[in-house]
Formats: sequence, structure tokens, C-alpha cells
Amino acid sequence: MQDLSIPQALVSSVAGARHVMVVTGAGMSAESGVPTFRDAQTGLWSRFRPEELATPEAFEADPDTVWAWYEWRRDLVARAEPHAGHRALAELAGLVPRLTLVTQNVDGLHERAGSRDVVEFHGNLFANRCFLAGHALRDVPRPCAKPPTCPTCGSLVRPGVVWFGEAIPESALARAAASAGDCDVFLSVGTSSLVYPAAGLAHLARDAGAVTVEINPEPTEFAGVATHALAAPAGRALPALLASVQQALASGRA
Ligand code: BV8
Repeated sequence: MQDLSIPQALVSSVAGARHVMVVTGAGMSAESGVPTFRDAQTGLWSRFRPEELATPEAFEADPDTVWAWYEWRRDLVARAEPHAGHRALAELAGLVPRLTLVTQNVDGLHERAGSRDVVEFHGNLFANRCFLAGHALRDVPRPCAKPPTCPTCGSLVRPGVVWFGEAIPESALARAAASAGDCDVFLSVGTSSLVYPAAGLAHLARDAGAVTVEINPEPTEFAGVATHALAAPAGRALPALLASVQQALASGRA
């Protein structure tokens, strides 16, 4: 399949950028075989909607079911591999003076692809902590059918993710908001742009004058206000963008 053609104006904006910001959503992991939230949950999970499971109330009401859902996702993610789109973002970081990568995903695939200093806006599947006091528990042995209890305070252990109705970690929110206000180019990749405050970052960047881009095979309402919209999967669009930027920099056309 030949490379996707990237608008020259976009290539020049990225190649000449001082600060590129990228926000990724579940669509970024789709080509790694990790289902998105909009996909029907497979098998056992077809009876639930993620918004019904990813809340503190759901965990308090039925810790075993919520924990089992996250164990199912940890198994799935542990078997998944980053794809060429993840690797393209890691490489792009080496071509521009500054790249801030914020992800809504909790699967750790960006780090496994080589990205550094990733802002995990919604936490990480493998960073467990206890429900009452937040004591971090690094090595919960797996498989682990039921939520363990915290050795320090005895409360149940929960996944170290941000649930609906929970605040984004302050440092992640501050870094993401500051970057959105400072970046020259903002790439929104693989997100339905429905969950806030993550979805607000693209508008912050646009209002601050950044060139904004949406990469999504199904354009969202943000595509209508973005500078560029690439209706393509991340695994095709990001390597094509990287190749075009590398060419522009090599030929001095940045
Ligand atoms: C907050 C971690 C306030 C867990 C996630 C009532 C009470 C409180 C808050 C609210 C409320 N009502 C509304 C809110 C705000 C709420 C919210 O936005 N709700 C939505 C549903 C309206 N937000 C919150 O609750 C946030 N917290 O507001 O706190 C507060 C403040 C101070 C003190 C206390 C409280 C917290 C939100 C975080 C929730 N946690 N994840 C877990 O993973 O289990 S959210 C989770 O869902 C994801 O992380 C992600 O953010 C979201 C799913 O969205 P996407 O990533 O975009 O995925 P989706 O499936 O939707 O779309 C995939 C896209 O990819 C599609 O467009 C598709 O076309 C595209 N695609 C498919 N294939 C590809 C592709 N793109 C590219 N390439 C491909 N190959």
C-alpha cells in the first residue's frame, strides 16, 4: 500500500515547529489489537459499557467484576505490540526541538515503542494502588482473579487509572494544559474527543493559534475546526507524516 500523501503545508508546519504536542486516544492502540471504547466489548464484557465499569462507584459496588475487567485488559495489552504509528511518534520526537506526548490510553504502548516522558493523562493499567489511601502496589502477582488487599492499610487494591468522576492527576493536567497553550502544532490521534478534560486540549491549542490536525478514519466534530484532517488510521498516517518530515528536513525544505 503506497504511503498516504500528507499536505505539504502540514509537513512544513511540523518540520519547522518549535514544539509539537500529540494527544492520543484508544484508536491509537486499535491496530495493536486493543479494542477501543466505542468498539462493542468482546465476549464477557459485551454486557457492560465501559462508562459503567470505569467508576469508583462500580468498584465499590462490585470490586471483583471491575477488577476482572482490568485483568482481562491487562492480559490483552500484555499480548499486544506497539505498531508503526507508535514507533513513528517516538522517532518524530527526535526530529523536532520539543514534542509533548499526552495519552488517554492506559496500556503503556507508547513507552514500549520508545517514547519517553509520556503524560499518562488517565493513568496506567499496571500501576495499581489501594482504594482508600492510594498506597502504590507495583508488583501485584498475575494472574490475580480478585482484587488483593493493601499490605499497608488493608483496603482493596484498584487499578491505577483515572475513573469517570475522578480528577486528572494535577501534574499531568498542568503539563498538558501548559503544552496546549505553547505548542505550534497539535496532533489529535485516534480519539472520539468526547471525554473531558482531555478533549478540551485540542480546543485550547487551537485557540492559542496552533496548527491543529486530526488523524482518525472516522472524522469527529473536531475535524471540522482543525487545520488539517487526515481520514486514515494512525498506523498509516503517522509513518507517512514522519517520512515526509524526514524528507523535508533532509532537503532543507523545512
Ligand atoms: C473529571 C481510564 C472532575 C479508565 C478513562 C459527571 C461527574 C464527573 C465528571 C463528569 C460527569 N459527566 C461528565 C463528566 C466529565 C467526564 C466525561 O468527560 N464524561 C464523558 C463520558 C462525557 N470526565 C471525567 O469524569 C474526568 N474527570 O471530569 O473529574 C473532577 C474534578 C475535580 C475533582 C473530582 C472530579 C475523568 C475522565 C477519565 C475517565 N477514564 N480512561 C480506563 O481506561 O478504564 S476515559 C477512557 O474513555 C479513555 O481513556 C478515553 O479518554 C475515553 C475513550 O475515548 P477515546 O480514547 O477517544 O476512545 P473511543 O473509543 O471513544 O474512540 C476511539 C476513536 O478512535 C474513534 O473516533 C475511532 O474512529 C478512532 N479510531 C479507530 N481506529 C483507529 C482510530 N483512529 C486512528 N487510527 C485507528 N486505527
